[in-house]
Amino acid sequence: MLPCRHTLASCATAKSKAGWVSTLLGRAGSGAGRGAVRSSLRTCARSASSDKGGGIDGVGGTRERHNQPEQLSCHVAVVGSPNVGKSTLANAIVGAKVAAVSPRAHTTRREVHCIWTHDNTQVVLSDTPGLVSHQLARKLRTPRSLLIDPRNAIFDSDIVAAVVDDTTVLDERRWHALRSPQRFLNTIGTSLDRALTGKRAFLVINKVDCVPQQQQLDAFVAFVQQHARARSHTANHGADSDCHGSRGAGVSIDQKGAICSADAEEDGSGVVFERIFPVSALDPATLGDLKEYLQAQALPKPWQYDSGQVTSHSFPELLLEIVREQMFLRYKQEIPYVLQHNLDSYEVDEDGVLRIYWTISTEQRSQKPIVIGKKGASIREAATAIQDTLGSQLGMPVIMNIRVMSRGNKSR
Ligand SMILES: Nc1nc2c(ncn2[C@@H]2O[C@H](COP(=O)(O)OP(=O)(O)OP(=O)(O)O)[C@@H](O)[C@H]2O)c(=O)[nH]1
Ligand SMILES: [Mg+2]
Repeated sequence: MLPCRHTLASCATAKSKAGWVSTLLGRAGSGAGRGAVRSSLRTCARSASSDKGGGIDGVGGTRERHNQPEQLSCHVAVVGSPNVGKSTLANAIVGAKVAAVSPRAHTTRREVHCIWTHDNTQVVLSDTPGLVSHQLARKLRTPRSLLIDPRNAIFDSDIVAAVVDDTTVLDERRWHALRSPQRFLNTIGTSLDRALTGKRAFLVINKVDCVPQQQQLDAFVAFVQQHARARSHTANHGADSDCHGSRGAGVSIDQKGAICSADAEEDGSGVVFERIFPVSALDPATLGDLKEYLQAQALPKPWQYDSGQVTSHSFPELLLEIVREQMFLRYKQEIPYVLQHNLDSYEVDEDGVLRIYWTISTEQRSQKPIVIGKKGASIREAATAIQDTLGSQLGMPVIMNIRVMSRGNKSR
């Protein structure tokens, strides 16, 4: 056994830019066990990086900066309302699961860099917590970091990816936006105007797999594109009256994709989108144009990360993402939000099995039996899912030992 004790608190303060696999190896001791992990990780890194240029690496010296003819890079802030699919999109572009995804709002609790390196170009995507208005934040008692992180990410970025979907933009009604694209734009404008002031931005319309008819989607996108081009023109020529073309031009799109006149809407949006990408983050085939565009935005600038690195997370932070995702998928109401997590230790045994010891503490005693489930079924299922996810990323067997406590209470 190669013991290693490590807490998330110490990890957070010592946040490393080294790949999380390197972090794991660096802390997993030495000898035969470490050699076995190294070789399994190399295999994993090769297969993961062979298709999309990303992959899980950090092993065997991927610091190729001096070999690259010219390094190009681009920093993209991925912002939008909670649940629109920002993390799913970032994972899909990187080609690895680095950010937690769930149907619950505010799954992402703080900004994380998802790194996609292809040839000599590195695109760093800042996945951010969902944007909420200050009014809603006050109502929900949203932690300050959830408000600050997206704004910091926008500030630091070269360009902003504003992600929207049908369900959050308008009253959670499925693609209601098709019937009133003008209102759709106004809503986007209202939610993003302030956040994006003065920034280059493009729009990602996600979840298009939910649109019932392709014709409708095409017409909708054409309308939004036309509108955005008009805006771009205004911005480029400084003519403040150019927006009038869209004012009062309320339209809707019928079942066959035809554009009809509808209620006139006041256009309050000032956001200029340079491009619009209708995508489904669940379907990599829809992401080709977007990925090409991202690469084209990169400028000669030294890479921020090594070529094989896919996330700014350290290994314990990545593990926390995977655990939290399972909590969000399995437990209802406030439970996943109030759980506290601690990585007690991890070790690699002689057989190359990664053994992780993890503690979850609940806020209230009554929550503990819910998390554990009948005869331990719920937490066992969660542990198995975590083992599978991590094991497939690392290409090595993982055993996840989870202890559940209620805070200030040592009972098991
Ligand atoms: N049908 C469909 N569902 C999607 C798509 N992209 C994401 N989802 C689902 O939408 C839900 C939210 O996805 P996330 O990636 O966690 O959303 P987010 O914007 O990061 O959410 P927060 O972190 O809470 O701000 C998950 O259940 C995803 O599986 C898509 O293209 N199509
Ligand atoms: Mg997210």
